[in-house]
Formats: sequence, C-alpha cells, structure tokens
Amino acid sequence: NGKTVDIAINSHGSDWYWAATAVMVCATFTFMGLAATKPRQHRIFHYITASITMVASIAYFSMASGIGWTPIDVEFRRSAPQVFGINREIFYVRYIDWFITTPLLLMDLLLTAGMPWPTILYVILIDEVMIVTGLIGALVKSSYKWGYFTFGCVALAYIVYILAVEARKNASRIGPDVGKTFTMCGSLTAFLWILYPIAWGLCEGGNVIGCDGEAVFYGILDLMAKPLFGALLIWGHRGIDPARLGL
Ligand code: RET
Repeated sequence: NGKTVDIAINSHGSDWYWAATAVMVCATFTFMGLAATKPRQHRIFHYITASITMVASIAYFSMASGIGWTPIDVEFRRSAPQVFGINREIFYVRYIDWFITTPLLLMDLLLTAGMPWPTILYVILIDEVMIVTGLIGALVKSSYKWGYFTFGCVALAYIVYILAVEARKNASRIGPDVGKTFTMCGSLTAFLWILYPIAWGLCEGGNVIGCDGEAVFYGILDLMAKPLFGALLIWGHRGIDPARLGL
C-alpha cells in the first residue's frame, strides 16, 4: 500500500522485528529446556513462561513478515509531517498476542503470590478488558478512541493496585524468598506495563511517533516484559517448592 508510512518492510521483511523474533524463539527453547531438568510437579512456571514467549515468537514472526496490520486513517499533524500519510499501519496482531500472553504473565505473578483463584480470574478478566479497549481504540478513527483508551487505563490502574498492594502482601506472608521474587518481578511488570499506554498514546493514539519508532518502543518493552521477566521469574523460583504456593 503506497499510502502508508515506510516501515522498512522489504523483500525480507523488517530486520528489527526478525531480531526480536529470534530472541523470543531462543527464550522459548531455553525455558522449555529448563523445564525438562525439573520433575513434572515443579514445571508450572516454566510451562506458563515458555507459552508466553512461544506466542510472542509467532506474533513477531508475523510483524517481521509484514503480516497482521491494517491501514487506519489518521489526522493530519503539521508538527510531525514525517510520521503520517493518509493512513498509518496498525498492527492488530500485537493485541492478539497480548490477549493471550498478558493473562499468562498475570498468572505467573499471581500464582507466585499464592492469590486465590477467584481473584486471579477476575484480574484476568479486567486485563482482557484493557487489551480489547486498546485494540478498538486503535482501530477507531475519531477522537472516541480516547474514550476506549481511558477505559483501558482504568483497568490497568486496578491491575497495578492488585500487584503493588494485595498480591505483594500475600507473597511476603508466604515467605521472604517468595516475597523477594514477587517484588522483583511484580515491580518490573508494574513499571513496564505503565509504559504501554504511553507508547499507545504516542503511536496508535496520537500518531506522534512514526512506525519505526513504534517498532522499537513496543519491541524493547516486549523483550523486557517477556524474556527478561521470564528469566527473572524462573530464576526466582529456583528454591521455591510450588506446593508452598498451593500448587
Ligand atoms: C493499551 C491501550 C489502552 C490502555 C492501556 C493499554 C495497556 C497495555 C498493556 C500491555 C502490556 C503488554 C505486555 C506485553 C508483553 O509482551 C492496550 C496499550 C492501559 C499494559 C506486557
């Protein structure tokens, strides 16, 4: 489509997206390999974490190949004429990835904190609301997109509250090692997740950053929120018996 902004997709796709795909694939095999070194009843966090990077591998493979996006009309922006055409690439495949992987990330964290199932399921529902409102907002042309964005931000505020207050309390009650692992992975998550709506506002929302900038911004966030997060979580669980978490 000649009217969209150049996102460096050519005969072999996008190098940056291919590099991120490679990292996601390597992380998946590493987490699966580590699972194989443990007895079956000690593999739950390996399985969840490997699933996260597995799904991300396919999402990044799609984006690297120039698949999974649609052009959406954007507003003219005199201050940043370089970043827009008549329309802009919106990678809806990101949201399919997030719809599957953000609940798994929350399961990693909330199971570590030993939270009860009803709470976990409710937080996951709110998380799905956040992702779906983000997708709809990205596809809406008019300024109503900011209404969807606001719903998503309220959902995120609730999730961050559960992580920062309720789950943290629960984790430290189980033991100092569990508390430490949860605090490390939970803080990283709370910090990174708050940056996603900022990226959204500058990319899909306000069209302030171009498509290459979007690829780098979301890409770095995704690499820290999935492979780095996963490595820290699995490392944190090295001395923790899942039976102590009720698993
Ligand atoms: C959106 C826009 C609507 C408002 C909010 C958002 C938050 C998204 C988040 C995404 C996290 C993704 C992760 C991916 C893993 O790699 C949907 C951008 C609040 C928090 C962790």
